[in-house]
Amino acid sequence: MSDRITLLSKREIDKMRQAGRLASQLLDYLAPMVKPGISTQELNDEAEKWTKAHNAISAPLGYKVGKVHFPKSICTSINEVICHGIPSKKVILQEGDIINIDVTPILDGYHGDTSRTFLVGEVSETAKKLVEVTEECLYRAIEVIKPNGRLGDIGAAIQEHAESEGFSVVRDFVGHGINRVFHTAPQVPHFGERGTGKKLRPGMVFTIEPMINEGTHEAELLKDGWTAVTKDRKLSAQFEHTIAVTHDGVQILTLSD
Ligand code: EYL
Ligand code: CO
Repeated sequence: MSDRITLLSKREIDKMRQAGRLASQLLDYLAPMVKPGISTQELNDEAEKWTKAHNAISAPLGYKVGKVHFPKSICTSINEVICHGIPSKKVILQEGDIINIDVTPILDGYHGDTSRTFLVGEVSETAKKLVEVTEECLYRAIEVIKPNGRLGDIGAAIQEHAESEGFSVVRDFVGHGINRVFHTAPQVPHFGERGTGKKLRPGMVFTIEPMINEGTHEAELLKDGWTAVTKDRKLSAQFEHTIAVTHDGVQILTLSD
């Protein structure tokens, strides 16, 4: 990962917003399919078909880390899975599950990266609370962003809210710069101290994607080499937006309208 942070022009940010809008619309399209009985492979196939029909490409499909390629078009992370769950026809949604769907279409060369956690039918009070607090963490983080602020302001806002509700913040996965490149500088931790870290500048574009756990913050990688789960197998939730720092604040790029 290069450590130079690219500043995007107004026109490049417009392209990122078009990709981001498509990403959000893809989640809107998948949302009503999130019901007991559907497999995560079916969600993957619907996402792949929709993405192609909208002249876009699924960034995760074949995405290479070292010498391994991610095998599917979206990530589907259920219950104790923190992130990078792999769609499978053997994984069927059950009443009471929570599932994060993470999508990244590439439109005209630019990436739109967003995810939401959905409730499958009726879920436990704890699950509902965790999902609610995780979404609030994302929005609280976005609210503190301003030019000449610091990257650490983001992590601090998330950590403060999650921990005040008795939940924990995953350390092993971070938000990331994104543009024509899927993953680039800066890294955006979801924990930390206000007033620390790199200065936020107009034109910076990155994701914020807090993963918040019911129990321990510790993660473990399954033997498939992709799937990250909580060490105590308690629940984990995640929400993600791609944002741009502007001259007077911040813009969310992954909104439907
Ligand atoms: C590929 C690479 C291990 C994704 C995101 C797919 C998965 C596991 C190595 C981040 C990093 C999606 O959507 C993402 N961030 O918001 N890797 C990703 N892969 C992959
Ligand atoms: Co993502």
